[in-house]
Amino acid sequence: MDLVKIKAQAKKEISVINNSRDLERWRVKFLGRKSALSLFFANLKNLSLIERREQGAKANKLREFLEELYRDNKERIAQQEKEIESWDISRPGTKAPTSHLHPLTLTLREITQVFSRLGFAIVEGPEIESEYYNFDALRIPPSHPARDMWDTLWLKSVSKKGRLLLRTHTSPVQIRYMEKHQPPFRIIVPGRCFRHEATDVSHDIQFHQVEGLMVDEEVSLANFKDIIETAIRGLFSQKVKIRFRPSYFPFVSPGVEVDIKIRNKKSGAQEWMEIMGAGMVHPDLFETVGYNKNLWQGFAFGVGVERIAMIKYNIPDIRLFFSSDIRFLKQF
Ligand code: YSA
Repeated sequence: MDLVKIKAQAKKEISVINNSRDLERWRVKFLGRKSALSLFFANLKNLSLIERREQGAKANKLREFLEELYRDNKERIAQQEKEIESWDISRPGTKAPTSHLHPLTLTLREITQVFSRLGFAIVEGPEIESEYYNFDALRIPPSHPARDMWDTLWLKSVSKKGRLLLRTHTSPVQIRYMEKHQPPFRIIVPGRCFRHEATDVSHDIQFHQVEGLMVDEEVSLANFKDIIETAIRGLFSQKVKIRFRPSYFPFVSPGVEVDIKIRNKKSGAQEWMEIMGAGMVHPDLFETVGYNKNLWQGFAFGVGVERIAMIKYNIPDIRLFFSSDIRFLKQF
């Protein structure tokens, strides 16, 4: 090997060495008795006097260079090793903060698990929805107050199915699913909804619902009541009081609302909190999707996820969920 190559190789190899054992190996390889440099010195005797002087001087210069390189790196590594030795590895470390799931995610997961156990499949739908699916197909006429710009967040774009909007409920997925599937089936649809309304302790402009839809040949309001009572018992460990009230939604007949009894945090008094709207699917919806309305029956519901989480975790104000307040989130 010629001197230039020896120098280049020695520099390259030492640059990645970071412990004294490897440094010693390097020393033996490049400065030891059997090194390429020693061999070079040994071969000088075969050269002419002039060449011997010239090559000898170059080889000496290289040896000096390598010795200095060795000394510098020895110092660097010794310093490094001293620092490592002074580490107290028995000292307790600083705990890295760990994250956890948001209370709404926890609640959504619990709701979907309860309904999965009851045989409901999980289906999703778009958050940006058309006027047709959000309103028309659900028998909500253009004159209905829900279509007012103060209730609905409208987008500027228009689709083949009418103006676009941020869905105000998960019910449009009922139509989307029925258009593509034949009964019997039972599904739930978890998802985010948006309403352009004034916020208060139990209303926000964005919230989550879980829609439910069960269609079969013989489905009654009694089946709905039984399923909902079973689900609510599965969600809350304590015995909660549930109330079914008659209500009106254009896409069901009859319609009901379900309330849960809670304790008012301020006054301590017991009061009802509405958690869902529901009812028997209106026969017109079956006609819209091409089902035989005389053969199929179904119930549907839309439960507010924030309201369930508020009751479960005793949360006094719905607006805390999206406040990004770490003191609130740390409690779960
Ligand atoms: C009704 C009949 C069906 O066959 C299927 C579904 C429904 C429910 C209907 N789509 C609906 O949205 N009804 S609702 O306006 O009364 O909302 C249902 C639930 O969503 C409420 O009980 C409440 O828990 C929650 N909710 C509604 N607006 C909310 C809200 N949660 C937080 N903030 C809001 N602004």
